[in-house]
Amino acid sequence: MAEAWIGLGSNVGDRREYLRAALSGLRRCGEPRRASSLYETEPVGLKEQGAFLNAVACIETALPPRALLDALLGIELEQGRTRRVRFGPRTLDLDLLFYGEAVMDEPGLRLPHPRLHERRFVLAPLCEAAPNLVHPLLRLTAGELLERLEDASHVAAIESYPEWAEPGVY
Ligand code: PH2
Ligand code: MG
Ligand code: MG
Repeated sequence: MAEAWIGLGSNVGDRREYLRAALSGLRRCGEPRRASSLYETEPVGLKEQGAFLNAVACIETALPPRALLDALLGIELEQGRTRRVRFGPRTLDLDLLFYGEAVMDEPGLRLPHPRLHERRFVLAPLCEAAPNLVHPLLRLTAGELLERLEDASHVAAIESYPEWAEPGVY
């Protein structure tokens, strides 16, 4: 069993409903452990698109990394995901951020996620849910990564997920 952290994002349609459906889909991949609040975030990369809702969630899973990644893709597709523009608008984006302490670099599967430490829309929710979680390559905690972050884009917690919250697990 491994603890996997997943980043959730949506900026098209009923964003909140897409994230809710994603959390429900994640329950099929493992046992829910922690989730952050929902964050409204300024788009990073491609600026000319609607604001995102982002969150992170942790599950304890028996699926190996590649099978989990495929399952995440399946949940994205169930929610009508189309990939037209890289970094562009999407109904639902599920990114595998960490899989335990695994470090991997395979086609389509890099762990930890190669850009997570550069993104406030990931680190702000991650730091809320697991401030002491250590990045296995950078050897810094989520809190330390957030302090060092250069990304000045705006993020704001707007709603919590009490049904998953288990304060103090980390
Ligand atoms: N995802 C992207 C590109 N830009 N910006 C925000 N705020 N949130 C995202 O989830 C996001 C993004 C590509 O996956
Ligand atoms: Mg993404
Ligand atoms: Mg993605």
